[in-house]
Amino acid sequence: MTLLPTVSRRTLLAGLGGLALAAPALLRPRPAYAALTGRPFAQPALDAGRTEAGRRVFDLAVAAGRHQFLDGVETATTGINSAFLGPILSARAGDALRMNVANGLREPMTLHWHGLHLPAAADGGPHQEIAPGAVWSPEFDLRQKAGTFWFHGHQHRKTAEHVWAGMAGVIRISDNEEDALPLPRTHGEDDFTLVLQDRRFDPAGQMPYDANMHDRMAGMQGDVMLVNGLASPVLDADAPRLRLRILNGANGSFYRLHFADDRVFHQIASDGGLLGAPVAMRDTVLSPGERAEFLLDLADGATAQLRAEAFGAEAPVMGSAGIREVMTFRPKAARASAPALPARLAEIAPPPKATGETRSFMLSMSGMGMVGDFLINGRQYDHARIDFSVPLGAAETWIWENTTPMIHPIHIHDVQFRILDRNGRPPAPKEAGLKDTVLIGPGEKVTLRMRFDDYADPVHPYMYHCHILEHEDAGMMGQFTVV
Ligand SMILES: [Cu+2]
Repeated sequence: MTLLPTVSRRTLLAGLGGLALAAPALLRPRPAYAALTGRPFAQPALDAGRTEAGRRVFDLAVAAGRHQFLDGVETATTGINSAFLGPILSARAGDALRMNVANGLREPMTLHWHGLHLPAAADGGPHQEIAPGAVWSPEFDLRQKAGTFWFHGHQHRKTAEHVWAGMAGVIRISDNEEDALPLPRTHGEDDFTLVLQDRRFDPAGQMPYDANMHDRMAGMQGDVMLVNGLASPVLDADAPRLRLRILNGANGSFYRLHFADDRVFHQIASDGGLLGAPVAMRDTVLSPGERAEFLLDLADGATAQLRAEAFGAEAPVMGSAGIREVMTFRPKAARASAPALPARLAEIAPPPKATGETRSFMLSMSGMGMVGDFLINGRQYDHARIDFSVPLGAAETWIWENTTPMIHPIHIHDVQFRILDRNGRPPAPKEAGLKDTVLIGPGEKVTLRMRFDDYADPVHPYMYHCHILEHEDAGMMGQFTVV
């Protein structure tokens, strides 16, 4: 981490109101290389693993790489089985899995399976450190609904740096319920995975993790928008309707997604799987860590330009009118009509009835809004402290309140939770399904319900934390056991 002249920056920012509202991009040297835009859309390799004694086994090799984001230069990265990012792992609900994670870096790392319900010792959080040169091979069953999940580095105090370099990938899970629905599901034909991230580059075309005070406040952000490591790619689409599985894999950026022509699209899945019915929308916000699946109709033959508008904490970086061009969908032909939308999707049970404790979580910042501590219930993460234990099988109510002037996307390991209310009102339809990451705006109070089934372990904890990775690394995290 580069140490910028913090004293003078602190003085400068304090003079601007203390909330780091300065535009640090203006203070940086101008990069010498332009983003290589307009290349054909591409996805990470689809990897269905191999079968070994009835298990689906994935081999994941984490290593340094070089990837071309910019015209005329290669950038040093971290990748998993490739130069930047990892494969799209394809598996089926009910599978018995083994993940062989080989750490080819010169430093310790972990790999966390975000959104999966699994034993804490297999979770890949900060306690499952993999030494340089070592292989970690957790085994667990996929007790999930069909959906789009992901995996990423979660090393103690290094999560942000590792993900920034490229240590992340996608998991797509299928099941019988999803199979039976008339939805696009042919990878690369009508079903596409988009990992959205933004990055900034130094004058040498590199993307060192050089978080300054503003980055530690707002989360590291950049001016180059990437889809699967490509800047503003173009997809020539044959199919009249596409399914888009979108992951916000950014460190700190919230993306307000919409199309340039303001067209209607439909959300069909949230973090943990399909919604009860498609939800029509013209825009939607994805927080860091969140996934959603959408249907995009291209039957009219018109080009669709996906954009991500500045939202929340990134507005100061992008400017209030900041628009990022994400990618272009170019239909090869117009069609007479789009296929009918399914009226119903998954069967969503009501949230479980409370059988256990109600817990309160207060998000706050210390230091008068200056850089420093991001807290949950007044405390920073302590690697040696288990914050509480949940009895196995309990359905608990967790109430989150945000007293800070920033948005925080809260992620809870092990479970898919349900949102009972947001500020006393029922959740919007797009938030009424299975969630593992939830946006909590300034002054908001969000009530969650979840049940802790299957995996009691008094020793190994699960994490709950802000998914602005700089906040997580600064201590906005806690840990619990299921006993
Ligand atoms: Cu946060």
